[in-house]
Amino acid sequence: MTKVRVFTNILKANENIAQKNREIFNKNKVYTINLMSSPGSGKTSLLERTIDSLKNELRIAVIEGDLQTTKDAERIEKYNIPVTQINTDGACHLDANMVASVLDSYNFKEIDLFVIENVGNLVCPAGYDLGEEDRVVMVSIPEGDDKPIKYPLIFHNANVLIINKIDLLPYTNFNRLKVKEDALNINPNLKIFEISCQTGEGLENWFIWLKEQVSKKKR
Ligand SMILES: Nc1nc2c(ncn2[C@@H]2O[C@H](COP(=O)(O)OP(=O)(O)OP(=O)(O)O)[C@@H](O)[C@H]2O)c(=O)[nH]1
Ligand SMILES: [Mg+2]
Repeated sequence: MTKVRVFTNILKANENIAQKNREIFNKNKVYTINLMSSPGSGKTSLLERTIDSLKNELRIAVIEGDLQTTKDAERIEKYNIPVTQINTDGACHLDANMVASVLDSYNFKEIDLFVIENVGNLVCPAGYDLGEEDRVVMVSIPEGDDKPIKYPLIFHNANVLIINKIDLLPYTNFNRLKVKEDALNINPNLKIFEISCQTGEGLENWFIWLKEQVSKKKR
């Protein structure tokens, strides 16, 4: 009983800080996404592809969440855009306070799209609002097609589902129709993209959608 109450209080405190983060993004008309998936689904690869294709059209900035290393931030730094690495020291998700603690290092007047790459995990990040506008959950073909039914909360709380590594479909028994059906049963409002960061297939639709979201935010 006590444990439940403590956890509820932690989430409430997180919610309050997330709201303050959101106010900063809204005030500056910055479109912000929280990108979540299992380890290795391709979050950083999608960021690399997105920055590479859109860096002349959108001013992009990134937070990289990771347990320990600065590897992902180093990958993003190569594009000469603002990036901060948050190391969670073993925690399996980012929280709103961790995000708040680095926001001072960004000039949001000069940012259109802010991407927060969460720690690779399909469970822990699901309950933690960071102040983002949209939550994007990614699954990839080698993980198997049972992820929505096994980890429903993250799909329930997301706005967007990205199915990555579709170049690997011919080598697996992954059923893309089943994944989409299961995910939509959990959350009928999910916007779905099927992509390959390797071949580039499907990425154009993602770019178009992202640009629309940014321009809606500016209105
Ligand atoms: N075949 C194939 N491999 C991919 C694709 N996208 C990413 N990968 C590979 O998958 C591996 C993991 O990609 P990352 O982008 O580092 O994944 P991540 O989700 O950022 O990983 P964490 O930050 O550790 O959670 C790398 O070896 C990528 O080259 C894809 O569309 N197809
Ligand atoms: Mg990564």
